[in-house]
Amino acid sequence: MTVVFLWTHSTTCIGQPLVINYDEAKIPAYNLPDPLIAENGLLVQTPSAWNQIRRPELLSLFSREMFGAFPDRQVKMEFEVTSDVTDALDGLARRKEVTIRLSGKDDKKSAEVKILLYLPAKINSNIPVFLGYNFYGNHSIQDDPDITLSTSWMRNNSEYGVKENRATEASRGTRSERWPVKMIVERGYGLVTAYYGDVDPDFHDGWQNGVHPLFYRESQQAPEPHQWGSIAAWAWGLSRIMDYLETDALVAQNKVTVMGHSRLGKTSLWAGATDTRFAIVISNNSGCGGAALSRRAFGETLRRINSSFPHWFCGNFAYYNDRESLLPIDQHQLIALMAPRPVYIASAQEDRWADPKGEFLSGVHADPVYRLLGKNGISETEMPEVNQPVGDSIGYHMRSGKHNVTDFDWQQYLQFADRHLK
Ligand code: GTR
Repeated sequence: MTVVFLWTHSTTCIGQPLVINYDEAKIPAYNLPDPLIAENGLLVQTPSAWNQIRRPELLSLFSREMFGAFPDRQVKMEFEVTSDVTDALDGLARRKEVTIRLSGKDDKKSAEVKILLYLPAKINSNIPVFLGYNFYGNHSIQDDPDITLSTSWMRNNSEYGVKENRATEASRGTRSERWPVKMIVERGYGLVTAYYGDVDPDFHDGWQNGVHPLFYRESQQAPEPHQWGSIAAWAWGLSRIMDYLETDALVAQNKVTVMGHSRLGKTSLWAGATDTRFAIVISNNSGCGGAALSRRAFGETLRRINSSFPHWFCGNFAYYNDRESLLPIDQHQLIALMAPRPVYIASAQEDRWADPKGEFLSGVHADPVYRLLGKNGISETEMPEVNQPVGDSIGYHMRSGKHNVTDFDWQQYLQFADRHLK
């Protein structure tokens, strides 16, 4: 099936038909760039050539052409524990809230990121944790009147109790279905979450809000074309949360799994690529700009994503709209940047917009890098049956159902973490 939209929101393509392809037979012929051939044309044959030459090359290509470079300056950062109770979830969990305060050079601009932690109450140290952003505030993941209600800007949503761009009491617990806190804690893991909009509100305001302005040079108004967009800012925020976790004596610093869904799956992948402190990286239905190969142009395309969300990637990325074959990178190389650390890619059968097969193939084509580094990535080369997890250090499943995070997904992530961390 081919769907044609007449796209009118972006000045770059007014009146041009935007073709969304869902037909395998219409995927353009493509050659993927080889993760193991360096820019000088030579084959990377040793782990040290990967680590010293090829990995830095790929990181800088993804940074310059796609996500945008992080700022090279530090900001001032303070942590404040604002609550800490030991009898949450009927005594199963210890629940903490922590504020990260970030401020620019002269303290004129600042941002606050509020973190919520649920940790197994019976364990006093070395707790492995899952870290993932939520879409509607910390109070949305669990119906608990003691969780601080977010006061940040939020997309309006009557179902989730968000009015006039602010959460209300009715928002509490509205997203709990996606966050099986009890199951996670009972399995001996902690859950750490924060609202992604604390780091950068997810709408295009020309980068005046969120963390971007903290780093502007005198008179700078927006990131340059090679500098960070919102996904990179969210990924950077995950690293700041990791900075906090390194100071929390309850948490096992070498057992932090970063997880994200959809746009936040794209974010967890970029965080995992740029910050090797993350022990495991999970992409849940991340699709275009995440785990899905761009060159397949199946479902969401670069043109579509850059038109709908002009703030997500860096300015340079739009150059590749309808020119995927000119990209010096593709998303299997993003997966390879996790190597040798375990990475899990999850798709959903009905989520064709995110191109499940393109997500699977990214894992398959990242495998040679894992092999070079002495790990079995994934040996399957054909799409597995639905609800059949496969792979070793590169895990993959395609769940039945829609674009979402379900208990089935979490069960696989817990099992994957058990396998690789215990
Ligand atoms: C969609 C977008 C996807 C995905 C999703 C989400 O509108 O096209 O790339 O990121 O949003 O994050 O929920």
